[in-house]
Amino acid sequence: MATVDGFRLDGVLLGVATAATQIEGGDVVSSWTDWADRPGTIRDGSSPRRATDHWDRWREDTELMASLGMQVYRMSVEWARLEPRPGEWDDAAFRRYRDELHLLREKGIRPLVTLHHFSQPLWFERDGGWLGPGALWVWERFVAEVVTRLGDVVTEWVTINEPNVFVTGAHVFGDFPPGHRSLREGLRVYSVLAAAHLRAYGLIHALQPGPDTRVGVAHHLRPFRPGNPRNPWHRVLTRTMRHLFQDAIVRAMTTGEFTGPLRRPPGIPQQGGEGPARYADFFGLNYYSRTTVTRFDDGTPPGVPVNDLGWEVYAAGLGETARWAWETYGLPVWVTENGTADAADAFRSRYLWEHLSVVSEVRAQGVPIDRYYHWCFVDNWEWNEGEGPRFGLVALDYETQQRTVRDSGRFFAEVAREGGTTADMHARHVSGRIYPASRVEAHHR
Ligand code: IFM
Repeated sequence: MATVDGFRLDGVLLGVATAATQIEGGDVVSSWTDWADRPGTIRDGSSPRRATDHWDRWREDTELMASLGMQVYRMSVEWARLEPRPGEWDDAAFRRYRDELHLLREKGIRPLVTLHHFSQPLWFERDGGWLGPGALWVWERFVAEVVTRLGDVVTEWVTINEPNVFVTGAHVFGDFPPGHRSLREGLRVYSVLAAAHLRAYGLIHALQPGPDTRVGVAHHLRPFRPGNPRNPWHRVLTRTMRHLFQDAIVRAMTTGEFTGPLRRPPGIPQQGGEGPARYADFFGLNYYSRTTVTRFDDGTPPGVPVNDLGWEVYAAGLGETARWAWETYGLPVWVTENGTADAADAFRSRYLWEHLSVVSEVRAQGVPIDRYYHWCFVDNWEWNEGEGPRFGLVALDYETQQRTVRDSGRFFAEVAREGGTTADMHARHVSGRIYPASRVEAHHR
């Protein structure tokens, strides 16, 4: 349990994370703007065309981020903006990203850029997406263009964000575009995405051979536990879901080893040689919650602390997943996302305290968690959940686009400035803040 006395975070770089589609706004012809135009796809009927208007307000946002003392920033580029038609590049869009990246660096904020964060150009989706002919070639062309044009201002890259959430949302449960519901198709896409990362890893290092280049994946990991540990069905399902949701894809992307039911796509060479192959320079870990398994979905039992979306708040899980990543793959762990939906800012500071104290504790035990990116900076457009969930350290008024730093944002800024926490900070920001508890067993998706 987290102490109230404070803890140190020496050696951990602190910052915030975002993704293009969730903040930029604008009339981009992507899989998600198209999806949001279809009735019934987004809970509140909103569209990413509004979001936080970051495309035009990037200066103001970067200044604000700097004023909060952020040291690192994870952002993504919108593929559909940069390549609006196959093989055609939008120079102005590249310039706009360059300007933002320059300003970040001027402010002393180190950027980490994600190349694929759930969204893809509509033309790519209509060509069959990742299962379309030549998908890997098209992807490599995009990666090469971005790295060539932005490589002088960015050396740290996430190739793909949360491949497991993308695949299950888009191809298994059908609540992300293209809305397909097929486990078999999902498994095929998994294998292609793994290959896409393996290829991009080599390509980026070839284009940017310097010692500062770092390439990885942002994996969404969660602890899985059986709803009833005495129920053999719950136990088997727990193992199966864990393997399908995270273990197999993480292994394929990190080592190039495809274990069933994933299959090595044609043209991706078998790994061999001495020692384990390695296709990541850090282990990107997006951590939010834990799954209690009673059936094939994401379950939450009654009586546990939850956020506004009903996700269990379980800080120890950050340590469990980080330790597993470190012990299994031996890579430094970067927490590429961690955060919570809390519209009233009633418990975000407690959430931060508890999760950061786990970072501090686990580091002291030898697990090198070197970075922590809080999700999200300003409230973000939350995919099929729309504008409802509030993940931001900074509150957004969608009508006026006004930004207001929340108390949790001030707290996080203080943590970054002090390199840790104190009992006094606990008293001012955390004490007395409590989570709601789940009332009934809930199943997400
Ligand atoms: O908003 C998302 C993000 O795009 C991916 N990781 C989880 C976040 C919160 O749901």
